[in-house]
Amino acid sequence: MALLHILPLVLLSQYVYATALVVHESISDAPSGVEVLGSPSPTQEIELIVAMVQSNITGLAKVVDAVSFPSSPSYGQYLTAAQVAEYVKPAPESVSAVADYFGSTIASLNSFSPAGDIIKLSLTVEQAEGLFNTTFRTYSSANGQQMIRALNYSLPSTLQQHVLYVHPIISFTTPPQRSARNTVYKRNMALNRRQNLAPCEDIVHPACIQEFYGLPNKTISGSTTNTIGVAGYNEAGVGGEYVNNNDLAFFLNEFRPDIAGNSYGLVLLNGAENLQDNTGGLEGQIDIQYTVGIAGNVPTTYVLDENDSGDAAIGYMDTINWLLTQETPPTVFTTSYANEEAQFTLSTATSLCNGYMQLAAIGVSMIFGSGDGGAANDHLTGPTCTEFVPMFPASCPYVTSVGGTFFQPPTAFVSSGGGFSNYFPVPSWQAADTSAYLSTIGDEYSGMYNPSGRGIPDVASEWEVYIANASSITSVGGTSCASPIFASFIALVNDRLIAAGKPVLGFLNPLLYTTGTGGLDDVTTGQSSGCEGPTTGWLAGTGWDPVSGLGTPNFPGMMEALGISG
Ligand SMILES: *[C@@H]1O[C@H](CO)[C@@H](O)[C@H](O)[C@H]1NC(C)=O
Ligand SMILES: *[C@@H]1O[C@H](CO)[C@@H](O)[C@H](O)[C@H]1NC(C)=O
Ligand SMILES: *[C@@H]1O[C@H](CO)[C@@H](O)[C@H](O)[C@H]1NC(C)=O
Ligand SMILES: *[C@@H]1O[C@H](CO)[C@@H](O)[C@H](O)[C@H]1NC(C)=O
Ligand SMILES: *[C@@H]1O[C@H](CO)[C@@H](O)[C@H](O)[C@H]1NC(C)=O
Ligand SMILES: CC(=O)N[C@H]1CO[C@H](CO)[C@@H](O)[C@@H]1O
Repeated sequence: MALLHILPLVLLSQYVYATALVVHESISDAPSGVEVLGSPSPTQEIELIVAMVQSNITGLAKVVDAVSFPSSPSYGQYLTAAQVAEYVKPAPESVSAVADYFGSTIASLNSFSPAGDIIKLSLTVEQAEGLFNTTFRTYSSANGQQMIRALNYSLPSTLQQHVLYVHPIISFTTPPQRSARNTVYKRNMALNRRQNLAPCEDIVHPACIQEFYGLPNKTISGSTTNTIGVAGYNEAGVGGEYVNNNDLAFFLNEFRPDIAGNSYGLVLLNGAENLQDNTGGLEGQIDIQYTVGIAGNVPTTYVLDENDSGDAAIGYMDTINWLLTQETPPTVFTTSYANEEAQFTLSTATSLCNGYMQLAAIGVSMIFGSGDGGAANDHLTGPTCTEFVPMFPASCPYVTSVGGTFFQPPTAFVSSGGGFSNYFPVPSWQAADTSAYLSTIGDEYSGMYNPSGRGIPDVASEWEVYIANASSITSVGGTSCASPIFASFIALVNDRLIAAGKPVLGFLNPLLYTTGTGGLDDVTTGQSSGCEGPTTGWLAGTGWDPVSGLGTPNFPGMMEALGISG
């Protein structure tokens, strides 16, 4: 991280404010389940990020449309990260205003995002209380995680026009939540030798996925730049995530003997460790076994971030920042983690979504599981909710969100996360589809969701598969399985595009909702769970629906839609 070297070293006498401070963001109360433990020590160190106004984010949105709509003359002509940085870097006035205010009292002032629009402050509670005219408390969340937060914060009126938000003063986001479910659905089975593998009706393994979606065994382009990235996050209270290399070798040997010996690259952020002393984290095992094991020879990289702040917003930003600083970023990136959208403040969700917009501009297909709790995220909220619960980052319009299906027969999965964003309005490429769906349900659920929000998910794929270690194979479920499988499909499509001399797909949604629909098979039966148990969520139907999106991968169909021979 580069030091911001433009800091004027002017001394500001402490907390004698030159101008009035104005409340910049506030909440009326901490979320339910969060308790006040007391006051933090004034000398306690905390880290905050300050996000400055980006110079031309509306211009960048136009560029993303231009490179992502198949009908556009500049389709596929992605920007470099350096070009993107020109759109998001703060104005020099913003940088100097922020440096003037924070510079002298802050121990370290570092650039956090590559374009310098988000900086990180390390300071004491006392300093922060003075600078933001607020009072911090120590809070404890339902999972026992301790957080130093306040209910509001202020900025000098002269700084307000330069700063979007300061985080996480009023944000109580938990760590990224994995979308794998193994408690309810786990079935350990005696090891099957591959000579007599059970049929796909009983156990879904890579050959089944290949058969369901018509996926080729291998890549043909020989490209070394068409790669898949896989997100991993260590989670407070849930257990470390890691990928056991022996288990992957065993899995491939058992289920993909044609690519046995393939492996993955490893990137460790913030001191994360990929431990090898046990069977690995459930999420990491699924995500790597169902990318390396599905995407033929597409090089795969596991990007594991340590939960150093226990905060999903920072975790997702770490990953975005890593992607934006790669000389050759992965063409496809899959994330099987999701948090309730309402956990994020609107300002941090918007900031993260603008990060995904930047990745769309450089041509990365960002794929996210849509969550595993049906319409209401019921496995966390319980069945007594009165409103449906959209998940984020799935609800950001610049990502492709993946719901879950059963293959036999193709049916939308009851726990497939989906619905409508409360933060992001429906994008142009989706409006006709969501309104067509909503016209079929009339007033049902009126008041429980935002009918003008971005619809989730975009697509779906198989939600239950088998992972393996050297002693057993285990059934696991969730959009955690669907997301890496969909990402692998896209990586194999990209391989054929590269072989045909065409650009990779980049931001997928404008294609998928228009000329790319032939590359997906509509799933018309099934439904998700709602607020009162498994029968009252969204219904799947013809066309887009908030359970299975536009449908599941159809590789030959996609080849045809893209005008290339498979
Ligand atoms: C700080 O906030 C208090 C209310 O909590 C307000 O009375 C005071 O004027 C504020 N200080 C400044 C400098 O704006
Ligand atoms: C913002 O970006 C758009 C799209 O590239 C461009 O047309 C416009 O001139 C830019 N505006 C500014 C103020 O730089
Ligand atoms: C800010 O938070 C404090 C509690 O820390 C509260 O007393 C005050 O009323 C809040 N002010 C606003 C404007 O929300
Ligand atoms: C994939 O490989 C298997 C053997 O491992 C073979 O039976 C099958 O025909 C191959 N499929 C394609 C599409 O090449
Ligand atoms: C293999 O996986 C099973 C099921 O998750 C687990 O109980 C077992 O401990 C694992 N075995 C090894 C050797 O890692
Ligand atoms: C800061 C923080 O939340 N750290 C946690 C990261 O995840 C591990 C594994 O669950 C926990 O032990 C740490 O407390």
